[in-house]
Amino acid sequence: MSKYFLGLDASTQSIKGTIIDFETKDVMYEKSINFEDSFADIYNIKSGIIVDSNPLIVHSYPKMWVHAIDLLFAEMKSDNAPLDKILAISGSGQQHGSVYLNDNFLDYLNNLKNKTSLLDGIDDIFSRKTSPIWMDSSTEKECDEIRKSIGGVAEVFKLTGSDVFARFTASQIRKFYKQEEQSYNNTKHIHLVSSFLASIMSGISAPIDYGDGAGMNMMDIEKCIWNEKCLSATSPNLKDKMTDIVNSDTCIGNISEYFVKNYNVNKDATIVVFSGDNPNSMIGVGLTNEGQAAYSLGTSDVYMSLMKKLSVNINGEGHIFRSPIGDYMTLLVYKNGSLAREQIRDKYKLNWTTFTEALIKTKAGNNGGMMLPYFYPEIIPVVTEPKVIRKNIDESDAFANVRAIIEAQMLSSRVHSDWMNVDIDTIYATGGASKDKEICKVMANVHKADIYNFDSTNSASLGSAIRALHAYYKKEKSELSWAAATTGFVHVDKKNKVSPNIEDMKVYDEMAVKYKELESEYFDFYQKVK
Ligand code: XUL
Repeated sequence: MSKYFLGLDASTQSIKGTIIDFETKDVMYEKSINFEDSFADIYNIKSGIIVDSNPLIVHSYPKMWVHAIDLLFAEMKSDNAPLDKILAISGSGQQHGSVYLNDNFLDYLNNLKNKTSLLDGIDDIFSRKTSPIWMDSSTEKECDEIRKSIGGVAEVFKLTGSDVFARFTASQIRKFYKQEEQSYNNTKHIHLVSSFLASIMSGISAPIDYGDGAGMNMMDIEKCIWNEKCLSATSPNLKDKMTDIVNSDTCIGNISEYFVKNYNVNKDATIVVFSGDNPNSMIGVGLTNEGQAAYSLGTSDVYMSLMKKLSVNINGEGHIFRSPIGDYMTLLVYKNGSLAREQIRDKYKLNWTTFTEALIKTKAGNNGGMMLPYFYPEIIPVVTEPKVIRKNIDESDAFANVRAIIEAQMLSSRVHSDWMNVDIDTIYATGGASKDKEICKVMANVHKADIYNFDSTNSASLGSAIRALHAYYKKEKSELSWAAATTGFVHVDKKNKVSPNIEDMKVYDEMAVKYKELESEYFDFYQKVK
């Protein structure tokens, strides 16, 4: 008999549904609703976000996300997806974004069962019509205020697993309180994107799971409870507005009757607490053992790994979240990913084939040449004004510049993941640039790990479907290991493994020390700590 589980993923630009069959280990159905394609006329958005004249302010419409849920379920129903046989549902949300709801929210959820559209009555539930999302960087002032009130970078990192960041939820809540105090006072519930959508699916004000909760600067990273000091540094009476924090395997109830009546979803389908896209992707790419990392080379480059034992980074680099399997996960996010690689490609009039050739024709270590490639502001190290530094490289030497940027990106993630104290032997490389074997060779030699290529396009929705099945079996008292839950769904290209070689590893051991020195000559990452 088939055993179906549904994973949803509300990302910045779209909402996706992925149905997996645990019996056959197949992803048997996928559907995506793109916000711009479906709603550009209705909501005045571009690529899922509201275009503001101030580029630092990036918000979206929570109403649009709810609208997209209706559309997704309508399409799944008309495609005859087996909604009536789904055993459990979980979901994923873009991290950090916050939704502000008034007194009417609980009545709205409770009355959903009598409605034929999720939009019916929705305009009355928001105390703020828009939601700040992870791309917003307008709260540096509030970050400083919160950091200072808690006691500095090292203290905040120790308590919450991250320094105070503009895109994290606390500084956004603080800004709302300072600028719109009346609306803040009218706010009775503050949700993350994930817990807001879980509320819609379950008909109750849903809890936040500790994976996504860790991206708020408000949760005690060890105890997984709200941290009083952080809450009071953020805004008054905040605890009253917050929902519970629970572990990522929590079944929060059955699906709201709304979905049973309108879309014929199985009335016994269990809703498993939703989480953030990065914690879900950990599961969707099969990162369930320490020693493995995933490296996504996309618009921005993201490096994540599992961490069994909490190692707190007093310098405040990167983030520690809770992983859905109960341990910790680490995350480095770089803005100068493929955008920076493209700058080099275009400056030297190359294409991706000649870019690869440049790597083939140059040697590990680049004859002592190095680059700090900050074509755009950067998160790690903190770079506020774009700056590109070349050492021992001629700016006119196209090939040396190509090697320099790739070595810089790989060395940076090596140097800045040192504090995690996790020995990595396997990296799953994803994203466009990971298809380049020469880039993977540099990655293998710098990180001393075997590199496997991996398709992770829908890793967050796949991860939430797998979380749904794992929590379901736990509830049914036949708990599965995470290996058993993920096997069969996660496909790694074993044939095209790239392994490191001893000579190049030695070159990069020496170069990593020099790279760190060069970086600290120009960017005083550590000044914030003092
Ligand atoms: C992680 C982050 C992004 C969002 C994007 O800290 O800001 O990865 O989760 O969806």
